Formats: sequence, C-alpha cells, structure tokens
Amino acid sequence: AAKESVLNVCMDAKHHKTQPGPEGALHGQCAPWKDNACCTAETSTGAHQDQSYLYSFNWAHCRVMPDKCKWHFIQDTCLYECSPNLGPWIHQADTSWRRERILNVPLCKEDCEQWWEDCKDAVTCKENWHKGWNWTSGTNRCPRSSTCQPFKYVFPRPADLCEKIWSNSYKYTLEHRGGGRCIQMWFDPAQGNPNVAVAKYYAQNGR
Ligand code: FOL
Repeated sequence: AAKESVLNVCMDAKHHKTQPGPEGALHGQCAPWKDNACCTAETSTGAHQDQSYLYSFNWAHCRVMPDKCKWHFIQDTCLYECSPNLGPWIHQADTSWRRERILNVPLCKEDCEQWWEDCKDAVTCKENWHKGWNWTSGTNRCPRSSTCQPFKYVFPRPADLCEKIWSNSYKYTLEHRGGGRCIQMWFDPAQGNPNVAVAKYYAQNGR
C-alpha cells in the first residue's frame, strides 16, 4: 500500500480536472474513461476535433493526416486528458502551459507498434511535436528549414515515435496488453479499466 498518493489522481495541466470522477457522457474514443476521468465532456469532444481549442494543434501540418493514423492521436489525447492512472509518472514541467507532465509512461508494445504501423506513411516535419513550431498563424506550422517526410523516416522504429513525439511522455516496452505491466491507450470498459492495476503495481514497485 505504498505511495497511495499517486493513485487515482489528475495531473495539474492545461485542461485536467482537479480530481478524477465520473463523467456522464464522454465523447467517442474517450468513452472508456466515463466511470472515472480527469477530462470533462467538453475536453473529450475537443480531443476529436482538428485544431480544437485544446491546443490549436494542426495534425495536417504537412498534408492531411490519414484517418487510421489520426485515430491513434485521438486515442493518445483521450488517454493523456482523461486517465486517472498516470500518477506514478507525473513530474514537474517547466512550461508556460502546464505545471505537471507525464514522463516515461510504460506503453504496451502492441499499442505503440499499431500506432507506428498506421502512421508510417503519414507525413510530418518534426520529431518532437511539443516544441519549435511556428505559431504566428495561430496554429502550428512547420518551421523554416524543416522538411516534410513520411513518419517511417522521421521515426524509423515504433519506439522513436512513441517516445520522441511527446518529449518522452511514453516509454516503449516489451510488455503486452492485458499483462498488468503496461499502460493501454485503449480498453474495453466492460471489463473495467486495466490501467488501475498497472498504476498500483508501479506505485509499489517503483519507476
Ligand atoms: N499526449 C501525450 N501523451 N503527452 C503529452 O505531453 C501531450 N501533450 C499534448 C498533446 N498530447 C499529448 C500537448 N501538445 C504546444 C505544442 C503541443 C502541445 C502543447 C503545446 C506548444 O505551444 N508548443 C510551443 C512551445 C510552448 C512552450 O514550451 O512553452 C512551440 O514552440 O511549438
């Protein structure tokens, strides 16, 4: 029962609730978290919109992002905004837009590899999507001197994508979905949220 303070918490970031709790109606891919969430219904809707009020982020900064790839970015946004089970990996952030961030969340192998597979032919100009954009138009555009290339060249292996894109929010692991040792980006809520047990495990066993 060590470190209970990191269980069932929300990070102190741009859109997170102070405390997790039930949300009657979370939108689309965020619905699995409706029994206990750090996101509001409004945030869950924003997670599905292009250049939403959340971060004004433009997925199509090089060209339109294929839907099968965007699905993973929506799922990532849902996990990031809604999960109350990321406490063991919350750290102080040093940015203007959030006090806390997640670092090295152990992502399930299948989730990372499927994300990479479905995005390998999508195109981007940057490896780290947190920093260094040109925001003068109100949304992120590719900085001068960057070039648009397929993900498979920017991120040669799945680990490169999952780890580098959000400044090491995730750590690529060899752990499998359902094994209780890695965080799943999506799950069937009928069986409960599998990430509850994962957070409990890491809260006791470190890292
Ligand atoms: N998903 C995951 N898993 N982890 C995250 O940390 C995460 N973060 C976002 C979305 N999904 C995530 C938020 N994304 C900027 C860019 C992207 C972004 C939030 C903000 C941005 O304004 N970047 C500025 C620098 C701002 C600063 O560091 O003060 C830039 O230079 O482009």
